[in-house]
Amino acid sequence: MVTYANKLMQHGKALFLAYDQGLEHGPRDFNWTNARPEHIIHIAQEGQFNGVIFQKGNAEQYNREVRKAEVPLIVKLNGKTTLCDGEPISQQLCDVEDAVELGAAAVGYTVYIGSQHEHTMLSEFADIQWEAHEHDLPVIAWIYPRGASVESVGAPQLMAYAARVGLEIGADIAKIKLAGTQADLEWAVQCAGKTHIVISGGTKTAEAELLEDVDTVMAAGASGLAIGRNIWQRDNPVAMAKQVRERVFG
Ligand code: FBP
Repeated sequence: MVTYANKLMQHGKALFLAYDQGLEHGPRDFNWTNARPEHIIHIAQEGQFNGVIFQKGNAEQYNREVRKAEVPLIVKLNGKTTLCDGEPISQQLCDVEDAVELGAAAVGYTVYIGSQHEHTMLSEFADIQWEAHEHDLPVIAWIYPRGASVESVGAPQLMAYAARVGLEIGADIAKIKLAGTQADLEWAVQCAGKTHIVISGGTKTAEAELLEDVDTVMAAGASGLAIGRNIWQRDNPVAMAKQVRERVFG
């Protein structure tokens, strides 16, 4: 049995730098420094991240820089903006072949469970998972409960549901949002079985709060984090990344 996730991880742990927010949120997250993808590649390199997550455009335009920095590239295959109303859907924008050509070490895909469109995303994910594994690439699934029928997006039982969906759909790594206590996350990790759980970073918080969350995540048995704003919005992102890294890899 191939364990695709191990191609990306060190001793079952990983720290990824997420930078797909330009599509997901628009430039509201950026300043003059972190709007530059070169800056993010520098952080990923100096902070020894296990991968930098780019949409296809950045992956193409900055491919030379990524390769030079020798940072593993994770290509996000779907995405959406914040500008549409209605039930969330994130459809595929590029495919596994594109990612392979770009030299990707893994691919990522978001599924909004609970959305009226979840069947579309689950079905696209199934094809991607099969094709990525054919190319020996691990697949990371962002699994976020969303949509009008999801009453409490931040409920701990939904975090466990998201984690379990990761296992059921064959994700090598599931990226979920932290909700509830350490015990809640322990249950989510248990529900994910052999699918590795990484936690999303969220909006920028106080340094101490972030580090405390990292400790909770690791103590609960998760495999690490895929974190963006909480690193690259800081004045000294590399120093912060090193502190997070020390806690993840212990
Ligand atoms: P952050 O660490 O900056 O929260 O990024 C994690 C992430 O999943 C990104 O990959 C993605 O762009 C963003 O959050 C989407 O967040 P949301 O859908 O909650 O706005």
